[in-house]
Amino acid sequence: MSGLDPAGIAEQLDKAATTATAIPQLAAEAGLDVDAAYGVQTALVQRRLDRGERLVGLKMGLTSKAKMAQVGVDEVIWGRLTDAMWVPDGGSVDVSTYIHPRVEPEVAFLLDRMPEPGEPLGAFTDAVRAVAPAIELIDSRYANFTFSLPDVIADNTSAAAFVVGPWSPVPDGLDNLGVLLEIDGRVAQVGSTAAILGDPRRALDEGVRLAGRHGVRLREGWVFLAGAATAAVPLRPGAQVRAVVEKLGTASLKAA
Ligand code: OOG
Ligand code: MG
Repeated sequence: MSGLDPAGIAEQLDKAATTATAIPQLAAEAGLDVDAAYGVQTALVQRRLDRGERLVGLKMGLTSKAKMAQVGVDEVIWGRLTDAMWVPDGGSVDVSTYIHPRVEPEVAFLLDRMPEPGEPLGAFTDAVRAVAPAIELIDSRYANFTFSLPDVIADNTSAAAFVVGPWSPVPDGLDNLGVLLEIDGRVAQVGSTAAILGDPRRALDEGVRLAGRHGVRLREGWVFLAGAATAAVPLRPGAQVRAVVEKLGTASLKAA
């Protein structure tokens, strides 16, 4: 077997993550298209599950223009979240366990009743039990944080860690809430939830649709990250990070 079959690629990406060592992009050489890249992602996440991790949710990526522009890829993508990636609110991460970590402000949904396959997603307030401010820590396993669309999909959309702030009942409007990313008490990024597909509720429709294409059904009790509202910012050792979302409050993270 060459190192470029799906299992071999998943193994290389997994090693890159567990050893915090960047690797070159692989998709072009391996001839991976988007569908094959989701197959690699499945194999990559399965390696985590085989080590005892548990799926706890789904994340959307590149749902805002700011993010698309930052990484030069303009398609909405999705990835998987496991319990090992979940850092308690106010908790800390060790920067040395990542390659080139970045943080970004997000909105999280706590999923309620999810449709059966082929069934349409019901009203947002039936599908979502609660919402929260969140921080995603992304860490591309590719050198220079540079990748093509199939590369980033194969790499589980750069997912590395996430923090969810306090849950609140779903507010009346979610489509135009102010979003701040603060590092050490200074504003590093400013945005609005409107940047997330015009309304972050749309991210859930997209998640159900896009993951469904690959036979993945969202589950009641899962966390859903709707995608960053602003560009991501490098995470330096010692940094104190806060994501503040109007009406929803704050999620925070310390970098050791
Ligand atoms: C890809 C993941 C994008 C988001 O919120 O847009 C993402 C990346 O930027 O490395 O998580
Ligand atoms: Mg994100």
